[in-house]
Amino acid sequence: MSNRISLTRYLVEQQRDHGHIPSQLRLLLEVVARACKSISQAVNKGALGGVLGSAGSENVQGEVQKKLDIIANEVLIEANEWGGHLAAMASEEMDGIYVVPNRYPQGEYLLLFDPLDGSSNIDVNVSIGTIFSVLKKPEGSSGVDEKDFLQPGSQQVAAGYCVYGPQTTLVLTVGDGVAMFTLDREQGSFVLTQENVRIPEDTKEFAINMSNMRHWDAPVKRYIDECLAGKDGPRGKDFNMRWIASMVADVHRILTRGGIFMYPWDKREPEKAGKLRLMYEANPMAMLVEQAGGAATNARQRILDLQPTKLHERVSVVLGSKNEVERVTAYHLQG
Ligand code: AHM
Ligand code: MG
Repeated sequence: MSNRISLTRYLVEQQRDHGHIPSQLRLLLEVVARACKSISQAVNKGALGGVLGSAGSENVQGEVQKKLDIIANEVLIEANEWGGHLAAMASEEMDGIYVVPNRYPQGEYLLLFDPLDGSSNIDVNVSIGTIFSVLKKPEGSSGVDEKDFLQPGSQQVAAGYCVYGPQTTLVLTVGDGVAMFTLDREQGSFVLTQENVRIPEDTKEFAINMSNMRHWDAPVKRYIDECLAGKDGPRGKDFNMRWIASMVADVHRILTRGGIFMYPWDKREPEKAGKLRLMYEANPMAMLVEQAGGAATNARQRILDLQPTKLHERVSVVLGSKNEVERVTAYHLQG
């Protein structure tokens, strides 16, 4: 037991040995982890805690909010607003940014989150999660506004998610590889359970919502057709499929055993670049995946290079095992 490394110790040692984590950032990440613990408690109580079902409201994107979407959003804001490490926050569940109130000191970081990802899985007891991304407020800007958030994902100083599944696991990068921490409920702390997470470059497993097949673009159809053709097709191997409909859970599987995840643009709503959100979902997941040796594109370009033009921007997402992501991207660039 004595060689167990807590999240706190991991962060302190990263700071001491590699100088990666300024103390304000360490504080921020610890507070986010604490908020995730509290969300995990609420998720676990389920019907007993009265947290299931719809809240009867819609978010800025016109999606029906679940009670847990709102609870998780509030937990993250309340936990983070007073510590002095943040200037402002932005969330998938809020129309505009949330500036740290005047009564608290303002820090130099910006926190973005999808408080409860995979909302359609809440009531059916399937894994869900919280995704977060940390940026630095641009130097020289006094005050803070929405445009301070519009930085490419390559500027993230930290990113991660917490998956609420059979175990609650926090997955984190501060730009020096990916580490996983499992929540020890008896001790109430996150314990390091895997360091230097690596995604295999090749895979035989893909994740996509197949019910959208008729709406796909030709290169996506080509890639999936080739996977489905298995041993007898051009790929010469059989593929397996998974689709959890919680990006956190699908990405967690990919970080654990490889695979490719796709939520591409499709013809259902052609004016939208995709379903998933660039700032709250794609950027943090792309940073984690790249830090683990994988790749992440919008089917044409590296996600982390995209310049956001608005907070709630959507994007097409292809991420996971490097060689497969490069193949899908090449099919798009050829076509
Ligand atoms: P949410 O943030 O409102 O929960 O939506 C995002 C989720 C992702 O977690 C998941 O990959 C995708 O939506 C599933 O979408 P679909 O139900 O269209 O398959
Ligand atoms: Mg989401």
